[in-house]
Amino acid sequence: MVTIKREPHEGNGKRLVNQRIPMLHLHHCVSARSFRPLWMLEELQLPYQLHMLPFPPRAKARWFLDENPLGTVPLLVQGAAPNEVRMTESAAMCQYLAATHPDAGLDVAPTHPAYGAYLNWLHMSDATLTFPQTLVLRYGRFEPAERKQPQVVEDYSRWFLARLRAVETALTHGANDYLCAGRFTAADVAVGYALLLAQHLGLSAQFGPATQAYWQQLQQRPGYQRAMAAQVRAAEEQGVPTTPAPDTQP
Ligand SMILES: N[C@@H](CCC(=O)N[C@@H](CS)C(=O)NCC(=O)O)C(=O)O
Repeated sequence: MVTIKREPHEGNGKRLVNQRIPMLHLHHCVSARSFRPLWMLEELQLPYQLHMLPFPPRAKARWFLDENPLGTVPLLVQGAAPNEVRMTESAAMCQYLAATHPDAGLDVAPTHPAYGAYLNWLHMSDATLTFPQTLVLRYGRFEPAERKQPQVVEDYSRWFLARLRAVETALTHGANDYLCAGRFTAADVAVGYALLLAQHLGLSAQFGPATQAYWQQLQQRPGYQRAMAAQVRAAEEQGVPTTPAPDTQP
């Protein structure tokens, strides 16, 4: 365990400064899926160290493969062996951070009637929503011209928008402005990132009206805005391009 003090590259950290908890280290590319845990950290106002990487790290920061053999972001590390926490799944990080800081109210307890829905949204955020988006990104943007696949882009854009009907339905028929439990939770952060990515892909104009209003509301959150500002500030300080990962050209 270490005593945490604020340092220049650290996050907001108002609430937990000087408490004895291991520092959280987040490896991140601007507006990549690692934005999910960054947004959570800012919502929770935890101290953290943000390690910015050029996108894709697999090609542009080869040393990172020693840290995460997948070469992907996010990588979240907390503490040291033998009690080190190392995570590489963004939705799981949202759940972990919410569950380990229950007083902040972003978690849904297993005893809550909405627990099943909460887990379902967390998993859906990446497995069902972001998965088709990655095919749109790859075959519409990241691949060189000769390997671009307009049919894949069209098919998986449609697939994503069809899957997004689950969000539209929940927001339309639910009694509140959030996905589950009647309040803002880690599930909204996880699904909210899929909406941010959709915006980068030029798909946000096709959101249904409830999803559109929900997305506008999420972007107004101080935690979201702090996370946006923190990633640009850290990229500039660390000499990493501020271009959002989804907008990267080959
Ligand atoms: N399921 C993982 C996926 C992580 C992932 O694929 N991240 C992308 C950025 S959004 C990445 O690092 N891509 C670089 C690469 O595949 O080389 C998660 O949700 O965190």
